[in-house]
Amino acid sequence: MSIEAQPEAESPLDLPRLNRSLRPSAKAPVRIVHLGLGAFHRSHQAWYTHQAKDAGDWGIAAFTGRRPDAALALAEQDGLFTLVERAGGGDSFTVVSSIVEAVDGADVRRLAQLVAAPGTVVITLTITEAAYRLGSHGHLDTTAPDVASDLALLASGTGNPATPLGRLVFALAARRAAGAHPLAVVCCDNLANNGTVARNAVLGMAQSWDPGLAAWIESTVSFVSTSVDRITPRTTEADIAAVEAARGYHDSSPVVAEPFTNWVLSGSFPAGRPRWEDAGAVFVDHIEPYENRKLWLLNGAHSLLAYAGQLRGHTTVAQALADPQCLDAVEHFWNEAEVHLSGPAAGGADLQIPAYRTALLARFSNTRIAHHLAQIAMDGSTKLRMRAVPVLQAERAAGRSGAAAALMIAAWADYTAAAEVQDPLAADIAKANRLSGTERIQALLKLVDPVLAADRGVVDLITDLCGTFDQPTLSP
Ligand code: CS2
Repeated sequence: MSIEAQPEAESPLDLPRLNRSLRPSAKAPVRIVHLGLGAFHRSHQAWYTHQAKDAGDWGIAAFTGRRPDAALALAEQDGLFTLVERAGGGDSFTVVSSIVEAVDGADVRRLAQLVAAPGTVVITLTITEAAYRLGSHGHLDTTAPDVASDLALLASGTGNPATPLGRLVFALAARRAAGAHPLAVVCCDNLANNGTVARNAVLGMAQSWDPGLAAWIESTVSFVSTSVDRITPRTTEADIAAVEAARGYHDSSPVVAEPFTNWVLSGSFPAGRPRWEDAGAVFVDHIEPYENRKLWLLNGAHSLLAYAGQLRGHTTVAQALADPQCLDAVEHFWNEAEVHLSGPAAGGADLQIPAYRTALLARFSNTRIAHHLAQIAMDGSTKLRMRAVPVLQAERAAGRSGAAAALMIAAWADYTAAAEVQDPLAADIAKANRLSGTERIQALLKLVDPVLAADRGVVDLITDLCGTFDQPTLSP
């Protein structure tokens, strides 16, 4: 049964609302501050924290990004929400209680207060890949309009920063002023080397505002790299109705996720952390092979399916994967990518690639999870840098064409010409699309990777591959 076909529940007015009096659970003290309160944070880090044996010591204060809605809705439920684990054969439900405060991200004063508090020792981030505002040189682009505007605000001391990075740097300044102790910043966004990316972005912002603060961050804050994994589509009205029908209470903010979950971490926690290993988190010395496996095989396939699948008329990951042309493109991309995950590239880690690929096919084919391709297609210019570019570069360095990775970029290029894109570089993408032929591809590729864009062979290859997914399928 598809989730759209779930039976209608009674009106929420007839049902009690989920909160701590309905589900008694003590509030743990805030020791973790999270930026980016969305579905993924709730299905992943909040769930791991809830499952830890020492969960009673670790409360999360979670701040939203652009809009306050998720915080307002969750605050009405004392931070409680239902995690629906949706397997092929049925749903299971857990009320997660680790979020003890849900706050509008615009409340920068509260953020600064909590980050400055000595009890806070971990800051987790799910602020999206694009929010790190990485320029093509791999460092913070201080000319990006929102970054520049936050830097001006910080310098003048006249207003509240609006970007997650600006807010974080502002709050870290408050911690420094309070003389509080070291803490760990844990990046949970899908970026290669995400701890280093977060560190560079935070330091880049701090350096432009107050070099003394940058020096303090460098010596006091540990940046932990992680590879995070759990497929979590946006919550729908049907999900809310499904929880009402199955549990008999109204939860405005349930989150639906696949049963599979994975968290690999690398780095130090100078003032402690929850026992996330109780829920299966793994701590390693060298994270890169795990990051690449996930970014290339899972996220790479996702982006390929997002662009190719929509061009072929599909809406969800499961639908796209059932289309032989899309599946074939994914298999070819995996064949290219996996060569660069084995041998010395694996650094001694047993990545079990064949089993990982088989598991991915099963995860993507879970038709009870309606994972929308349009959601995955967002921010393509940033995502392709992590998902297609490294494989394409590695293939070219090995003397091969990298046609399967190039096809992902070609599908993105076709998609940007056919649909309205949500991307921090949307204006530049639109400008590039006013050109034609190889000039157009070169301009688009320049937004993803200027070095590849200067390689005529790559530009020609991608130009030739455009149009591969032109024919929509007759039946979905
Ligand atoms: C997806 C990821 O939206 C996307 O770009 O590829 O959110 C993906 O679902 C998660 O990384 C799975 O862990």
